[in-house]
Amino acid sequence: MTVDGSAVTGELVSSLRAALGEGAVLVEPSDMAGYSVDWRGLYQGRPLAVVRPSTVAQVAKVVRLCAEAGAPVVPQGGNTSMVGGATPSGTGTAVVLSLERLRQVRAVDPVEMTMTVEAGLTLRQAQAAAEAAGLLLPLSISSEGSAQIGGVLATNAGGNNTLRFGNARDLVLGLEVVLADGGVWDGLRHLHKDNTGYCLRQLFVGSEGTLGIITAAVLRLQPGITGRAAAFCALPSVEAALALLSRLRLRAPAGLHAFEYMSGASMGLVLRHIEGTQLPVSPADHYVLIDLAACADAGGLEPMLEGVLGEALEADEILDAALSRSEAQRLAFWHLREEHSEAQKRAGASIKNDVSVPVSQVPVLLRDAAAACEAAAPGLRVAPFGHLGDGNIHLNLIQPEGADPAAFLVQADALMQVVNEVVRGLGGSFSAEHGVGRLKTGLMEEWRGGVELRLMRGIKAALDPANRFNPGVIFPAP
Ligand code: 2HG
Ligand code: ZN
Repeated sequence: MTVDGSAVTGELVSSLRAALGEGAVLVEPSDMAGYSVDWRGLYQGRPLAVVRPSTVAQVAKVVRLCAEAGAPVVPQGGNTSMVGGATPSGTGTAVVLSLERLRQVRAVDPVEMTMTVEAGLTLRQAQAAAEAAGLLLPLSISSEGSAQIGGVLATNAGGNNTLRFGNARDLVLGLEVVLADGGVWDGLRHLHKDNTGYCLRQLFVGSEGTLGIITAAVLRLQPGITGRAAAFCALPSVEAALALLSRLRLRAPAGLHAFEYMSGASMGLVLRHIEGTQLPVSPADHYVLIDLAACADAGGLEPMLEGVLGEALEADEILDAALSRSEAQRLAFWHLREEHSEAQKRAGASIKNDVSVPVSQVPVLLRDAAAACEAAAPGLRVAPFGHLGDGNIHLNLIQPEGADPAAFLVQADALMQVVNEVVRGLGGSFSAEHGVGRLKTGLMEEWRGGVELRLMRGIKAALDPANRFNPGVIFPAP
């Protein structure tokens, strides 16, 4: 049976209300507005209803009711996807299942260094819970104030500390997942070693809500940070940034917490569009933010960073640098980094290319992709920034000043293709951390086709044979 008539949809809404209570089922367009459009404003969906269960049992019940009615289910966390991964289609048939009410910290265990948290907790709330126990949840992304644990895991978020601690998937020891038949898989194990067959939890991490709905997770923690040193540097070139990265890797192998790149173009947008921002160094074409952190005997970090920066100055790798002298100053440096997305949003329509290449190839990527894009669309603003330590650059293209946003976006596919040609030539990936979502399904055949896509489809068919979970995401439409 499918949701194709008002009788069926009306019946589904009534049974959802009976299961969850009136207030947990939204159907008015004004109530559903915030759940129907993505953060970038690229996809305007039209859900049948938005449901907000409070327990795992309720999530399972919703999935069962939707399965009986043949309604697609779109799981949604903080709705911060950059690729439309949590937006329903425009057909009015899908139920958006918001996890926002599942927000318990079930446990923090300082002995085994784990925390068990529910899906709807924001990443920032989870970080704070770990910190309260003297521990560190070592994952940080610009949207952490809104992004929720379930979405962070479902999309295998990366972010600012990946070069030290890995992506979200590297932190997951156990998961609780609601399956397509409404069953619950309790895989909330706390084991650091468990070598018994296929690693099922890793199937769900990065599946973008297409295989199951993550309701809780056991995450691996690190000792809390006891000392930091940070610097904001102006550099003459991207090559110089890589030389500085190598210096730091040799001198602070365990302490390099983040090494973030910002182009002069992208920083210009932050200074222009984000109130109160100010550069701590002289203006340049390239900047990096260095953040070092230690868990024990932090006393040596600052002199060490000062020493490395001194050497780099002498080697002409940096033009100017500001060392943070207080936590407030370190946070001000990070503010300059974290506001890039917001500043670019305010600058007009943008085409995002969340790409990765081998770290040594980043200078080539930036040079060749910028030249090719400028030739293809004169006047556009190339405004790259990102996680240089991981070779992951947000090679974003902003509409020409004063141009018509819609006319610029018409070129989106063609310009992404221009960037991706360069990325492919360098052995890179077309989506390093934001996933595939709805936006990039068209690229899957070309980039992951053949054996890989066949295996992925097999997994999808085994776990969600009726294609009810987040249809239209990851896989190109049949
Ligand atoms: C970041 O690194 C995010 O700040 C967003 O991944 C990137 O806005 C973007 O393109
Ligand atoms: Zn990023």
